[in-house]
Amino acid sequence: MSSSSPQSQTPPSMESLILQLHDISAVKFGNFKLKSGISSPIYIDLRLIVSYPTLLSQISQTLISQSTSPYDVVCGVPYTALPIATCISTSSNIPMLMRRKEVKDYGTAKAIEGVFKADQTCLIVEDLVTSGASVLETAGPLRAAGLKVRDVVVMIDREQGGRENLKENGIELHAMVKLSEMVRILKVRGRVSEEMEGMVLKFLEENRKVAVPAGVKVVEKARGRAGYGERVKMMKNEMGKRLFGVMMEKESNLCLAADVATAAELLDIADKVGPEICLLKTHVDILPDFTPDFGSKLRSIAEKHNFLIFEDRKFADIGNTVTMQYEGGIFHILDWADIINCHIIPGPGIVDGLKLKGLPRGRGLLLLAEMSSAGNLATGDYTAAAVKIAEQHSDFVIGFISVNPASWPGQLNPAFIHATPGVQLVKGGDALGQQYNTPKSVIADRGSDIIIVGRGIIKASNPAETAREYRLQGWEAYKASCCN
Ligand code: 5BU
Repeated sequence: MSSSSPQSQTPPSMESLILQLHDISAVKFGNFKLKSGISSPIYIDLRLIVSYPTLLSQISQTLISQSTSPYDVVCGVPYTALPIATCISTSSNIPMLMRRKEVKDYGTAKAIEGVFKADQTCLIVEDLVTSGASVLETAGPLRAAGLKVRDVVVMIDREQGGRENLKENGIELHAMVKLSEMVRILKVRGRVSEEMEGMVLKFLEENRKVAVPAGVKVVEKARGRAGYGERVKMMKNEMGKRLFGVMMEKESNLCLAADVATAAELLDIADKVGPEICLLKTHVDILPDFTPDFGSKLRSIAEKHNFLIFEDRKFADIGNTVTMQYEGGIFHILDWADIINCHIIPGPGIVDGLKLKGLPRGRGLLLLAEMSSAGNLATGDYTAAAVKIAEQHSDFVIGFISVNPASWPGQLNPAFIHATPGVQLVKGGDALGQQYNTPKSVIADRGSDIIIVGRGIIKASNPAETAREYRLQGWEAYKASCCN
């Protein structure tokens, strides 16, 4: 790169940079159809600057001087801004990070490449800002990784709402030049006619506010996300709404995994721990003393303490078979479980099958998008497929069993609930592959909503007291991560 120009040399004027951009046809005037379908009298293609290293270097120098706050790392919005960020990094000797646009394995693969520490401040670099959506899409994973993002430097601000949209998300836009200012300079220097300037200004006036696509606004998936009260309105399924309601009423995002030896013990612990939980999770097929009245007994305890019942059946067969497994057999799960879950391995037919029986009864379904056990295969594209199926069946699907939803690419849909197993007060695991994270890390860092705790509570000397401790930690983490 040609950054040989010594720092002491006077940086080129803004006017000279703009004229150079026009010279290389990075700024064109005419009639262009934009991606959004609207016709624009101006077209800007800054990808070209990689072919003009001196100009690239000069622009990078100008951008460095735009941001007044200190920063520890820089990150370019892929792809056009990557070479600009690289120049900024090498010439200022500040390390750079790269955000992956495609994350293959959400659980383990990094969305952010490079070395950094949580709490460091990252400056985002962008070439052109219209609505600010691309900047937000890069800020999200950076913040989810623990970095602070407060400023973005950009070459050109199209003045179409980006500044405001970013501000709403706590990011200040520092632009080298505004579009109207750039056109004015080109007119003064005889590069465009007064008429063309007028057309561009009119276009800007008519397209003053480009909205950020739905879902992109919440840039911090774990921190600063919408509260349950807001999300209950977005949830389509009635049981999902009820679950949000119970969570708020009881100030509890705790689900007890009641994996005890007998039905009698289960009913006993349900009664003791009931006041602390929003949800009680069963594995009904482990109970040797199951009787047909188990469901009604558990339901009356659930009513007494205001919690919902989740049978962790993990259905995994074709649609037709699961309809029978859900309502029939010995357990008649459909009769007493408010919520069930299923694998998506058979494809969406399994959801159709369960929905056929469950929806008329007002039940809800969680999809297994991730698992907590070491080496599990529910990762990457599989997790993405679960999200897609959920979106297509949001009348019945209330959310996911997930482990690290904050690491999923894109924005989390706030209409869905995330419930996470593998939770104990200290990080660790068991001898058979279970992996534990703490309530705080699950809710505040990993972006989940409900902690599912089994042995951490049932093996405690005082399960009710311990459940209270989990509830308080889970709720504290929710409050800390929620913006309202
Ligand atoms: P534990 O005792 O807190 O490890 O119990 C965890 C419970 O959650 C247990 O009932 C599991 O069957 C359940 N579970 C899990 O641990 N991991 C998963 O990925 C899924 C369910 Br799905």
